[in-house]
Amino acid sequence: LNQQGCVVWITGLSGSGKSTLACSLGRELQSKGKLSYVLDGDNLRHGLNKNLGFSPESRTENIRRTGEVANLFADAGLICIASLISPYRKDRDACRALLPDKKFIEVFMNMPLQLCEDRDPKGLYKLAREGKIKAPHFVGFTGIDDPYEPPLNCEIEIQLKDGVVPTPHEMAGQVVSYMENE
Ligand code: GGZ
Repeated sequence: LNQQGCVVWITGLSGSGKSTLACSLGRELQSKGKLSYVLDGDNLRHGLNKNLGFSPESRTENIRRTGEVANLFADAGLICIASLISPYRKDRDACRALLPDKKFIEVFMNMPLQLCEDRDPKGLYKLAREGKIKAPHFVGFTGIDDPYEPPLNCEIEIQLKDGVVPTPHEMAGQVVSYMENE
């Protein structure tokens, strides 16, 4: 956990807790005097990426742009926390390839689809199950009718402990410990 910049890339299904972890990690780092900045998929889609939808091509472009911006933040010496579904492995790997070894920390929110679907904070899973997300562009919803490709070699995996979701503080702690030991 030195002062040099890096990218913490949080990937996982909608409703898996990516934004919660990003926010909690930002606070945790701040308390340690580390400057970080969160790039959240949902927020970026209101600005930088507002012309993108959810077709495979759009998702790829969404991740490409965000990866480039994250790289710029890291270059400026910040810890950039990116939280996007980023469902396709090749797109995440392309972001990784922009940075030197050890500067790209991939965090996989390995939460069961059922749990994410039960949470359904925006009612999107329900719409997807009803086939109502498709109009007007025929796009799929991640985990339902569009693929999520889990990482094969991520640095950190967040999962249930004895069937219980870790608290935001616990999840952030797991990431910080990893960073402190690297
Ligand atoms: C997946 C979708 C879709 C489709 C809208 N598939 O949980 P949320 O609601 O608040 O965050 C999700 C967000 C995903 O944006 P990302 O930029 O992270 O996606 S990607 O990395 O795949 O480009 C979800 C909402 O947008 N959302 N339609 N069809 N998620």
